[in-house]
Amino acid sequence: NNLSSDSRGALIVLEGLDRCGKTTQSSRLLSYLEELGHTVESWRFPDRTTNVGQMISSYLANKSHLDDHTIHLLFSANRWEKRSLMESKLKSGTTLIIDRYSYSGVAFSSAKGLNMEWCKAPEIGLLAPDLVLYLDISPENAAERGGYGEERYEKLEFQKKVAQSYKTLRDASWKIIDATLPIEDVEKQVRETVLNCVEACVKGKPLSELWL
Ligand code: FDM
Repeated sequence: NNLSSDSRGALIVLEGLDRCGKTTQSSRLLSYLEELGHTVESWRFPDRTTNVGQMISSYLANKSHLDDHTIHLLFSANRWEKRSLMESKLKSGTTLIIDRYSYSGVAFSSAKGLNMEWCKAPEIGLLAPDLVLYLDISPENAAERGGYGEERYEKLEFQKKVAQSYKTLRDASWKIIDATLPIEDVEKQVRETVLNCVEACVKGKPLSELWL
């Protein structure tokens, strides 16, 4: 096989509304790539294990209040504190599957009414994903999937605004997948798209930075 040690890993991001199936698909994708012999890790943002992540977690659980700009910058800082590790993993050949990234950052904050360009600014210079898998589901449909939980953003009216914000963020790295299809059908599309992406990275597609 052509997984030579000097080829880099792919940066693959899963995005979508709460309950779209991101977590299920990222764990299935992880096993699939492992079975094919790839070195792969599954990450998620927010990363609640860091100090910044704990502040975010308490905010999401409604245990603390923060100004909208402040929490936005904390989410961004939470990605910045992982940036160098992310780069070294990718360069050493590890593929990363990431559940939420800068697109969540901008979509959720701008859904509150913050200026979109302002929201994008602190993300400039973070690594750009090679592929964004957007698991597409309507907010109503997502809400029917066992209902939302207790966290701050898990409310239908807010999710509708988030869905609108996501639409304006689509770019060439996005693959939109109908998340209302059966799990296996979604998985099949995820696999096909990811294999193409991983191959392009192995063949020398350069790493780049946000925003493209
Ligand atoms: N979220 C997530 C944001 O508002 N900004 C961000 O930058 C990120 C990464 O946090 F409602 C929101 C999206 C979601 C919540 O995410 C927690 P998980 O996937 O449920 O842990």
